Amino acid sequence: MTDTTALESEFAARIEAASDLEALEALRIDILGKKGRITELMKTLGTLAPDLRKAQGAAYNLLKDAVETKLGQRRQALGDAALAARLAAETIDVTLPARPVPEGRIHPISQTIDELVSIFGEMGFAVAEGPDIESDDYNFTRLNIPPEHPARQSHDTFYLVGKDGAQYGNVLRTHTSPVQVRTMLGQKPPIRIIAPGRTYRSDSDATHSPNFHQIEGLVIDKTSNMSHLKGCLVEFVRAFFEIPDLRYRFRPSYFPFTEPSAEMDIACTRGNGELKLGVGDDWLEILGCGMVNPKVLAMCGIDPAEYQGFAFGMGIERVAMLKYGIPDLRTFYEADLRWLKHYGFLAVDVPTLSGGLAR
Ligand code: 2U9
Repeated sequence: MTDTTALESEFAARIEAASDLEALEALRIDILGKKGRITELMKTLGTLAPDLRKAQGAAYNLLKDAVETKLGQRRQALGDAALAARLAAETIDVTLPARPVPEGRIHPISQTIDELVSIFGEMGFAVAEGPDIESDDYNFTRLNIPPEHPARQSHDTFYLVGKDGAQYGNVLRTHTSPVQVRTMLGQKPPIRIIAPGRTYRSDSDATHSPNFHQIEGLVIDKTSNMSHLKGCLVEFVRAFFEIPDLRYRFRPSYFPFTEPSAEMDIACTRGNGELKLGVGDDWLEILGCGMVNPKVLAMCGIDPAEYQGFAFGMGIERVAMLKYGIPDLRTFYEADLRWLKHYGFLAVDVPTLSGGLAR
């Protein structure tokens, strides 16, 4: 009768010494495989006398069970160790500061939008968006610009036409104002939103692009008034241009959707080819604003006897050019890599009021 105790110790020692899952599998084949040590022993049982065969067979089965248990335990231990090693190797410290990405730039338009959203976001404005293709109704009529109103001409509108070449009442939005129309129709006051986005006008020269960007704001509440408008916009221009004592003025103006309406200028000094913002006796127009025309409130489903509000709008290219000293509007859309390297921003320059808006 073969003593299986010695064999069990030998196998156990070899299993324990297997350094990885591959070595363990080779060992399993060597012991339990078709030509393995235990299989070969099993084959000798037929040559033994019946009594001895029974005892020896039982001993081999116990040995086989013991080896399988040991293999299972070692497999589990090696698997756990492999996983632990992989987890340790792939650990990242999420508290480390970001490494600057040396290539690629954030376009000045995107950077400026991020800055505007950051400033108005701190004041409690939510960002609202809408489609680029709008109905005549939302782009004009509900903003108190009815058909035949002269303002429609000044907007140089792209009218969409159907397959038959006829217009069907849709336009490429000429301003982001229809986003505010949609917001008022869809939610109850109080409302405090900004709407940044693409706008389109059929106009192209050194200071006009057929595709440009605007940001507009809208605040509606029971007691919103002109002093709120003024406080909000003065706070905004000072944060945006990062000039705490920047000088400004409001001039009366006219827009169909606001009454009264105004334009805001900031002071500037021009001299020896330089433009200095915030001080001096010259003025630069920055934005338009006003109290929302009660007719517009009513056309957008808000009772003008209960609510009033203020609105403002500005061109994003224009404020970006002033802030970053970009002299030519057309360069924004040329995708010139040298220009982007010069005027663009690194992806890590995320604008925040506390951390600084840019650079
Ligand atoms: C609703 C009600 C009122 C948005 C406003 C302006 C004044 C304005 C221009 C500035 C330069 C556009 O890029 S620009 O040509 N915008 O002067 N926009 S008040 O007033 C609204 C909008 C929507 C429902």
